[in-house]
Amino acid sequence: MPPPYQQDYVSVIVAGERSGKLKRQSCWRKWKQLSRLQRSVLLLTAILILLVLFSPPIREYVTVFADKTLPQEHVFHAVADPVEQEHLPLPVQPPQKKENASEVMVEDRLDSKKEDEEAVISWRGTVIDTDQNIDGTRDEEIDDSLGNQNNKSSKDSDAAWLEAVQEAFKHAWKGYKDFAWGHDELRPLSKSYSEWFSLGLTLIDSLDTMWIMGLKEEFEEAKAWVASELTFNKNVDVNLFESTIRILGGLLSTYHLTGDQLFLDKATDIGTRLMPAFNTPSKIPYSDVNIGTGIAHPPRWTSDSTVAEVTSIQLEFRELTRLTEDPQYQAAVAEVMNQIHNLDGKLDGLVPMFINTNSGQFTHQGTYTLGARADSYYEYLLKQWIQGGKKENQFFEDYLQAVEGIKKNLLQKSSPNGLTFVGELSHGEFSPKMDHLVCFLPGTLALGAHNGLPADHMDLAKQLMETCYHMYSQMETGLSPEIVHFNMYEGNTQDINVKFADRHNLLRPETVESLFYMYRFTQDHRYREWGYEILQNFNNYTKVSSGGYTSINNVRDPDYPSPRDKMESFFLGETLKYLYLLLSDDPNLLSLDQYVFNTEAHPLPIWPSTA
Ligand code: DMJ
Repeated sequence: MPPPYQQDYVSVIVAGERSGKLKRQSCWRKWKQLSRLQRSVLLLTAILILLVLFSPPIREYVTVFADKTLPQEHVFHAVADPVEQEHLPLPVQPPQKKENASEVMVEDRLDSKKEDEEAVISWRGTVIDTDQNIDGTRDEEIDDSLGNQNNKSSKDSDAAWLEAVQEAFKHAWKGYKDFAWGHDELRPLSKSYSEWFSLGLTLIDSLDTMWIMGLKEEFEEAKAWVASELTFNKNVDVNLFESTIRILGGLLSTYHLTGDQLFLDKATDIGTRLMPAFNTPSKIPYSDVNIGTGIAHPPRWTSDSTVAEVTSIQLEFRELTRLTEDPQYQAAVAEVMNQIHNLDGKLDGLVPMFINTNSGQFTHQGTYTLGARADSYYEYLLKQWIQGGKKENQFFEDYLQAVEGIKKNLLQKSSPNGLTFVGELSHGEFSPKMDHLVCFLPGTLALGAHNGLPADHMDLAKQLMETCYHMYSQMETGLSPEIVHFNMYEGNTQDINVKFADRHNLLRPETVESLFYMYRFTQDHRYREWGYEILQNFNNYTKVSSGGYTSINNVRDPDYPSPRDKMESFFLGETLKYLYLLLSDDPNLLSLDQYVFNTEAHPLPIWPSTA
């Protein structure tokens, strides 16, 4: 007699050829013929197989394995393990739907970090479930215009790009309105706000942007708040420079755009309350003033003021005098410019960073930069000259000399790719450090060249514009860090280095500001493409789903840019406004022959020649 296992084997094979009844009988007979041990072994094996098949990890394995035969989009959704997912092909989306994996809200990245750590689920998989991209454009439109390098732009892409900026503004505004209404700044992640001066800073900074973008409803709501809630009769310390460029500048430009007396009245009120800052032994203003008590003071640790701050309030106070016919405002800021014009301590027209409010002399001399604490001194030299109808030669001469000083002392090229950059000089030592703030310079140089300054200013503007763009495009998020260091030595492969502490991005405007000027004056379509690219990267890495955008800590980590939970008012006041003007392609929308923008992007009229 053959051993039982051989009988079994034969029986199963033969059973397939018989009828169902015969098969059942035969199986049962064979089962009965097995020894107890054999039956137990078979039962145990069957139970084990069932257990293994229905346990979760194996189920997943089996699902993945099985799904590899399905169309790829199913593969993507079937996988639960993020590690596994990385190795699978990207999903193919149904026609007309775009998976925009990179446009993940910033807090989702935050969640994803947590999730990655806990190995729960990947952040990937966010699908924009419409037949348009999130910015309202369709793929064909973007491709069409990006492929077009010949200074042409299609009307369709113009409209789509403009809509994209408008959408960004609306999204930022929604966050402010929902969680920070009437307060200074939105904290979009914590859905709350922060106060600086307690004056509704973001709301005031945004007024003219809404007007320019045609967001009438939003504008009217904000205007109602200004009319009924905004009061400057408050016991608060404000920074003279910041409140001048944002609040006084914002109210003055909104007055010009709308003709509404409300805004001029408010501007006059805040301007007058800021005046005590000029009551110093030297007439160089203090940094801070209490707009309720009228007591002005320097910071607690010094009697110095910052040079950029005391020289970048002139456009606004001069305009206030022109509108109110009260000479005190213009006189105060003109005195500052006159003193600085006559001071020793400049290097080929370049100014130090600090000035003492008692002595009226520069302090901490020997350091020259176009970045923080000096930047807008140069910008306002040129812009005051333009504002006043190009008659005040002192500004023209100081500006021209300063540009020569920049070329002689601060300009260098990086290695290996020869990017032109503006470094810093400290006691004779050159440092290849450049703040993002310096990226206002291409735009200012271009504005000067447009107004008759030497043509080589425009050449330099083009080179620096390219460098500022690289400060974005070479980062993993496509967003610039706050500060970069350029490599000047051969053998190094990277032109741009970023120190760990400098990796943040505060949603600053300077690069898109310069792109706006460069496009207006050259009509080179590349500048608009760069601007649109930057807008997309703001959407990709700084957008918060419940509303608002946030500054981030790390532009080098696209998986976790590390949101800071703060939306600066200048994102709405400047960044999005310049992007709108850049992408609108309408040279008559705030013509640069009629308006001069203050350093917070608030347009003020160039004075008529009879003035
Ligand atoms: C703004 O307040 C102004 O543009 C200022 O001139 C510099 N700092 C911020 C934006 O970066």
